[in-house]
Amino acid sequence: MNKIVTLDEFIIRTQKEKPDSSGSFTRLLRDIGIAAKIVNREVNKAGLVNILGVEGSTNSTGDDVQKLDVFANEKFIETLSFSGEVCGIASEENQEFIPVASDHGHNAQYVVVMDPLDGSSNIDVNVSVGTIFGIFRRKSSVEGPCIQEDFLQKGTELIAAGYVLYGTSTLLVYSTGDGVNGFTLDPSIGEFCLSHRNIQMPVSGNYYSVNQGYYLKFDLEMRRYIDHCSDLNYRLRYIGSMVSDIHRIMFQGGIFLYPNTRKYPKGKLRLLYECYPMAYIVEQAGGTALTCKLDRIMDMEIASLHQTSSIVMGSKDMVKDMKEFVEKYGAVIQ
Ligand code: P6P
Repeated sequence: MNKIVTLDEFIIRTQKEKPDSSGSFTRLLRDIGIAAKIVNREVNKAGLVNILGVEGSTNSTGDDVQKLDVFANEKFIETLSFSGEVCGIASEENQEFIPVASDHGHNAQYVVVMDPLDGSSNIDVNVSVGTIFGIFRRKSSVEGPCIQEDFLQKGTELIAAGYVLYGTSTLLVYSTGDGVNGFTLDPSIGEFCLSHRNIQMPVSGNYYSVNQGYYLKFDLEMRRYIDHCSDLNYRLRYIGSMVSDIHRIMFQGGIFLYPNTRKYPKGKLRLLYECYPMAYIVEQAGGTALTCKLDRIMDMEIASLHQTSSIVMGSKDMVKDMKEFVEKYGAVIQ
């Protein structure tokens, strides 16, 4: 029987392999795991306590804020703020970034960007949801508070990213730039345990994931590619939770698309705390992540915390196939 490798043990072991590791990054990753366990506990019993339903406000994109969104956001902010390693947090749930008080964030080297509970419209119907996070090294001096520029960094500046999937089991998947590993929460011991070592995305597949309901609102080249997927009898899987839809593709191959529409001319998904971290993970697993205009997501310039982007990500051969449709139909006057 293989020895159980807990998340903490794995983090410490891999950080020791990095000579410049000071241990502060280790503590930060471990704190993310702790916050995920706290959120998982509430997600799993949401139906039993008055934490379901709409909280009554809307977020930066106009989505209804769910009570569990607020809980998850508060728990991640609380845990990360007390880690002593974070000088600021940018969250989908907060219009502005959250500076961490100097007694906790002083000399802290990192900022965290996150969607604390992605796909939360699925909560009330018991469909899986997720947390998405990314970690940047701050640009500003450790002597002062964090500033907006600490967050407005391109995806290529990420030093780590990951997601937590609260599904049939609870999985934490992350990368620090040397491949992707997955850890399944064992409730009997309250530990995330290494369950998926060095995840490699299949180079192709037969799943495509897109909100077909917006088909007529997509640009011609996207409609032609979606028709192509249908002609090839690919299987459509879309549950409206980016983490869940992409997690499937990480293991079974496929392509996820959220193109720009007339309602979202620049795309709906947020570049900083949805697209960049998920693109980081997808690329680390051997996949490709582009905008629908074929720019690499990780290279996209960012000018505001809640900036959106179109996105296509998944198996590299399928994204390559999609590129041919954009090149063929993208120039066509629509
Ligand atoms: P739509 C959830 O609100 C989210 O941000 C992603 O997790 C998901 O992929 C997308 O939006 C779903 O959006 O417009 O298809 O409901």
